[in-house]
Amino acid sequence: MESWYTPLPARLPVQPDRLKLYDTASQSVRHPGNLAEASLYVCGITPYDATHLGHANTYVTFDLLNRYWRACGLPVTYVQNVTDVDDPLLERATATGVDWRDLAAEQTELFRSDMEALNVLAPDHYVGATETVDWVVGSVEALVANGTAYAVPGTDTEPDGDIYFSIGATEAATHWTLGSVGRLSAEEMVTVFPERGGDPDRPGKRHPLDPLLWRVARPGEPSWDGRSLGTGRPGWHIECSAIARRLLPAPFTVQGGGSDLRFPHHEFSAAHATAGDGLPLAQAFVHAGMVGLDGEKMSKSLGNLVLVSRLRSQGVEPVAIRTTLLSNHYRDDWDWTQEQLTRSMDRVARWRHALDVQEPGDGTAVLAAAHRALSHDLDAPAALAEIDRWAEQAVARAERGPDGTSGTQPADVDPASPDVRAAVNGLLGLAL
Ligand code: 5CA
Ligand code: ZN
Repeated sequence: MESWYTPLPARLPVQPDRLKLYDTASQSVRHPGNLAEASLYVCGITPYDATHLGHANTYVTFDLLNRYWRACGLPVTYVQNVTDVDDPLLERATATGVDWRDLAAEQTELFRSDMEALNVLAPDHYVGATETVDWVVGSVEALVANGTAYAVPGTDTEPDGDIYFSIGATEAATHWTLGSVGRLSAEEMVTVFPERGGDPDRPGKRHPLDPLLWRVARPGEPSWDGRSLGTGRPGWHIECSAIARRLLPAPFTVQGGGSDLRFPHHEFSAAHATAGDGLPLAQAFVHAGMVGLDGEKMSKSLGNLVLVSRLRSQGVEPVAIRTTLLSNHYRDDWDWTQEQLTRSMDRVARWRHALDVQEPGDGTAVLAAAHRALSHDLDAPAALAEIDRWAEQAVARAERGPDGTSGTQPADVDPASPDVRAAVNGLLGLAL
C-alpha cells in the first residue's frame, strides 16, 4: 500500500557503523553482524484506533536506527506491515457499525500523517496483510508439507480445518526452542498468551501455546482463497514472517517492535520462518519499552490514550513530541506527562535560540558526539544532552561577542562540515 513521504537525510560525515544494540534473543548488547547493508522489519499498526504516543515511541525508536545506519552510508531496506485484517479490527468495526475496510483505511491514513508530522522516515515497503494473503498461503502450505503445521478438527462451535503451528515438531526439527527469541519464562508465556490473541483452550491442539496459522472461513468474516488450506484468513504471526521472508534477506538485520511483541508475536514469527527454511528470522530482536499514562500501559483496549493527532490539533509542535520521546531511553518503560512535554517545548526553544545566535559554525563536533551516544544502544537522552551542551556554549559565545571567541572564525570552518540544524535533523529527526 501507499507509504508516506519524508525527505531522506543526506549521508553525514560520521565514523563507520559501531552501533551496539540490546538483542532480546541473546540478552546482550552487541553489534548485529558485519554490515555491508542493513535490513529492518518493524511490526506496524493494527489500524482500528489512531496513533497513540506508545506507537509513536516505537516508530521513532526504529527511525533512529534507520537514520543512524543511513548517516553511516549503509544502504537500508526497511519493511513495515499493516495488520489490516485481524480480530480486534473486525470486532471494533462490528461494534461501531462501520465496514472493517473503511475503518482500516481511515486509521492507516491518520497513522501516515502522524508519522510524516513526526519526521519518521517512510519504509521502503509498506504492506498490508490483505495484500499478502497469497504469500501467507504459500508459507503455511510449506509448513503443513514439512510437518510443522497441522489441521485441527472442528467442534460444536468451530468448523473443521483451522491450521495451527506445532511447537513440538519445530523444536524437534530446528534449533528454535520455545522462549529462545522473546525470552519470557514458561509462566509468563502461559499468562500473556491468551491476553495477546492466543487460544490455549482450543480443543484438538497438540500444545496449548501452539498458535493459529490459518483460520478457515466463518460466516460473516472476510476470507480469501487459501488453495489447499481452504477459504479463510491468515493468523497474526505468519503475516510478518511471510512478508519478511519475501522482501528481506534471511536472516535480516533487525526485527523491531514494542516489548509487548516479545511473546507470542516475535517468538512465533521467528519460529515460523525457521520451521520453513532452518534459518533465524533476524540477527537481532530489538524491543522498545512501553509508554504508559498514570501508571498503566497506554493501549487501545484500555482506552487510556494520548493521541498524536489530538496533540497536533491542539497546536503542539510535532518536534516537541519527538523531543519528549527521545528524552527517554528507548528500552525504558515510562509514563507520558504534560510536564515532560512542557520541558521539551522549552528545550526546543533554547535550541532554536542557539541556532539563531550561533557563530557561523561547525556541526562536526556536536554530530560526532551525538553519533557516539547513539552507538551505545541508541542512547538518545545522551545525544540530546550533547545538543544542550552545544546550545549552552553557542549562546555563551554569542553573549561574549566576537572578542571572546577562541579562534573559531568563519574562515576556519570546513565547508564540508554539516551545519548543526542539518546534523540534528539527519541523525535525530528533529526539524528545528
Ligand atoms: N499489528 C501488530 C504488529 S504486527 C500490532 O501489534 N499492532 S499495534 O497497533 O497493537 O501496535 C503497533 C506497535 O506499537 C507495536 O510495535 C507495539 O509493540 C507498539 N505499542 C503498542 N502499545 C505501545 C505502548 N503503550 N508503548 C510503546 N509501544 C507500543
Ligand atoms: Zn508483526
